[in-house]
Amino acid sequence: MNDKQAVALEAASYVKDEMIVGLGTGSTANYFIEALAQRQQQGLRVTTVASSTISMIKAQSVGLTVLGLQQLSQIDLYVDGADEITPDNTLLKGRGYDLVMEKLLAKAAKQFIVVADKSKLVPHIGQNYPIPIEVMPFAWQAAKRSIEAIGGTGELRPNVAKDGLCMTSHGSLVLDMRFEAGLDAHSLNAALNNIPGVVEHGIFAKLATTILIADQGQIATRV
Ligand code: ABF
Repeated sequence: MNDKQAVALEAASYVKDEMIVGLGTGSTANYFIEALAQRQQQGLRVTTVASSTISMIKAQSVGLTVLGLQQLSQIDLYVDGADEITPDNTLLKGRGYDLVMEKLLAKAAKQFIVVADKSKLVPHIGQNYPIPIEVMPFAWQAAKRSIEAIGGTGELRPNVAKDGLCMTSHGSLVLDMRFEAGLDAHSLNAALNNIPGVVEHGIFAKLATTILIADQGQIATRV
């Protein structure tokens, strides 16, 4: 069993009978979906809501019931991966470009458990990746100018084939922006939240309630 599987299995042990569980996106979240399906086969009753179409299809393929966010009045637990995790539990997410649903679920859930291996630990946000910023297509230039005014540099994210632009499932474009090293993630979070045309961005501040980090089979828990 690799570290991503181990941490996903640990997260599945947090799920109690009749919970409504948010499903993240990515390789670690995929292992969680599989572990949850196994617990369902052993008798656990669970309903899920997915953060992306990819996760919805994955969950349905292993027999989980997936409802839409609009059908739910509460979410008990959301489990998802992250791209970067700082010592104060601020996260960078969004390499998979479904930021809007991911942040909605992270905020709506009573508990948000982050699952990751040790490679995701960083001293500060932006260490390994640019900050993904989802923008309305008609406003991307204006939004980019506003982001540049607070010190960001970057470009629109290309699609996987590199012959066009990446478009999210909600029809937005993504700016991948870098900021000077050591810039305070909380100030940047607040500044980005205030820019018109920005739909959502990848800084998840003060949202995680539990962080599970796997390192060579050992799981460390941060709360
Ligand atoms: C998504 O999965 C993203 O927000 C984050 O970019 C990514 C982490 O994926 P993995 O577990 O494959 O590293 O939810």
